[in-house]
Amino acid sequence: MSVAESTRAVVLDPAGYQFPENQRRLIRWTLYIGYFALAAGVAHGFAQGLSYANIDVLRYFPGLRDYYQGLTAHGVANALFFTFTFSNAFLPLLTARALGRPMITGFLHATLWTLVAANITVIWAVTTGRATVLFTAYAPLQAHWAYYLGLVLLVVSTYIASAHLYVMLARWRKEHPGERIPLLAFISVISYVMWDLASVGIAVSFIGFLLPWSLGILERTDPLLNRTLFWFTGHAIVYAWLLPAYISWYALVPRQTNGKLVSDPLTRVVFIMFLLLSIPTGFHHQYTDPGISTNLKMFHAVLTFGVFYPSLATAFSVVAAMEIGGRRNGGGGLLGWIRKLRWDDPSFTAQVLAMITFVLGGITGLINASYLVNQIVHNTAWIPGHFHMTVGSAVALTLMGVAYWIIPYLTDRKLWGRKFAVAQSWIYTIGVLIMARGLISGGLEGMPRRTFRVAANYGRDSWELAGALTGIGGTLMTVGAVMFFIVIVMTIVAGKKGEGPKDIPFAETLIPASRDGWDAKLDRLRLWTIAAVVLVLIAYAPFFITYLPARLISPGYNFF
Ligand code: HAS
Ligand code: CU
Repeated sequence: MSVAESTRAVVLDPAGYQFPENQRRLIRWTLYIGYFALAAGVAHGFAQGLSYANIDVLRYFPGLRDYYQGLTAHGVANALFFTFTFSNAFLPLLTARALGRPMITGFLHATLWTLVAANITVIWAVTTGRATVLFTAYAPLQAHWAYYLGLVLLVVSTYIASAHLYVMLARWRKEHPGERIPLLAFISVISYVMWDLASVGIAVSFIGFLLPWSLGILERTDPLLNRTLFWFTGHAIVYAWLLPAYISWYALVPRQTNGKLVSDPLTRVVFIMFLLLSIPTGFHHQYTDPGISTNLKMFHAVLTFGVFYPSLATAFSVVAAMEIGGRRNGGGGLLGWIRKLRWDDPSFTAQVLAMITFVLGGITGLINASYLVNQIVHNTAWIPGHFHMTVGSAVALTLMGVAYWIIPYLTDRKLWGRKFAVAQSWIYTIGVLIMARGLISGGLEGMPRRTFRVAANYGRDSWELAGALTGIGGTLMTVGAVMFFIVIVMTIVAGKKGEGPKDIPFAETLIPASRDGWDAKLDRLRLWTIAAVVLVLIAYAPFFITYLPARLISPGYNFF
């Protein structure tokens, strides 16, 4: 088989490819649920940002009684619902396209309706003030059982989506024995394998402890065990949010600027490393927790620096891919190619600005991961500074950029307000940088996170400027988000019919997959999964062996 044949699924068909309308509709509605969550979440985010600037708008939110209720709504809607809903729509679409087969409609229905049920349950629990425990759901803070159930349903929706991917891949493999898995399908599937393994922690915590405890079946629970199970999932969860964005940066963004994906084998290696290293790092969220051995924490710290590597490789790889494009567009000199990138395309611009903020997001992550420096930043405003430059922009802005082609593709309508959408990405980015500057500097001066109107209540002058910057940046981000919704709604109702993109913008590959070279072994998904499980056991078994059985000591508390 020739090289061209072995990578044909990522080479565009000049005639384009469109999925049947019923499948497009199901994917659209799944995405719309995510945008609905994003809208609800950013409204609360606006209130959070302003609260740092000592402005209280919380009381204008109908039904909102408390700061922690708003913060729970913000985190759950944006970090959990928006991200996973997007993956549940995006990855089956890409996988099916890469494998050259239609999606399976039953799976799409099941994913969508499970998400609807999850949303209704969680929205009810949060808006009625029955869940003020934040997205981390730390025991012994206790929420209504509907909150835990809704989050379990959200996880179930990801299992349905991953089963969808696995079935599509299994069928394809039967029909194509011995062939390399097309890259896009490979990296999509491996992202879900990673998440499925990672989610075992919260599945055990929610189903085994928190749900029965909130229902009164268990009288008491074990706070440290639940925190540990949460963070077993909790670092990997950030990669479950990030990897769909990476998939877009690797496989789609280069094409949008006339570049090429640099290396098929390298891309596979990067995603395999995420599968191996995402989970055994969870203790870097628990450096200050008692009851966990310091050696084990150090081991997780070292692996955290290991999982930095695939992101570093990604940085070089995606910049090289864009440089190819910039030079093909006529850019010369050392940096002249940057000006020749497609800055007039909002989908491209949003995603590159997302990458740029992620450089700062990534660096602050490494600072968090450093065992001793973490003592300074842990539980301060620095941490939301870090994660708004990761999930709040690297991911959120990428998903907005993807929306600028995927909604026109799925509706066959032209994107409304191209220039307006370009401005949207810049405003959002400037907003997030100002906000993160505020949070990070405040954090270094000890300003705590998860605290209402912190500067006013504690009377610390040094936090005033940090808080004001947070409020200003948060307001700009909100303006950017509102502009995003205007573009999407206007595209759906007023975009020119029949003028949407006819296909998914797959990039060509400079160094493609080979059939017989060393890289052919990379497709052994089962082997990588087993290796990942072994690493997780090495990283977590010492804790569980010495700690278990669970110490059911704490009743539930509901302060707010
Ligand atoms: Fe993190 C806490 C460590 C990445 C999200 N993180 C959090 C929390 C969240 C979060 C939500 O070690 C708070 C949880 C809570 O509520 O308590 N994080 C890291 C490390 C990384 C990292 C080492 N985090 C993420 C990502 C997230 C995310 C991704 C969401 C999507 N994080 C931590 C630690 C804590 C933590 C501790 C606990 C802190 C504490 O004490 O509580 C790494 O994966 C980062 C690696 C990334 C890079 C950047 C690579 C750059 C790229 C872009 C290149 C493109 C360019 C464009 C340059 C090294 C790929 C050029 C453009 C042209 C035009 C040329
Ligand atoms: Cu982490």
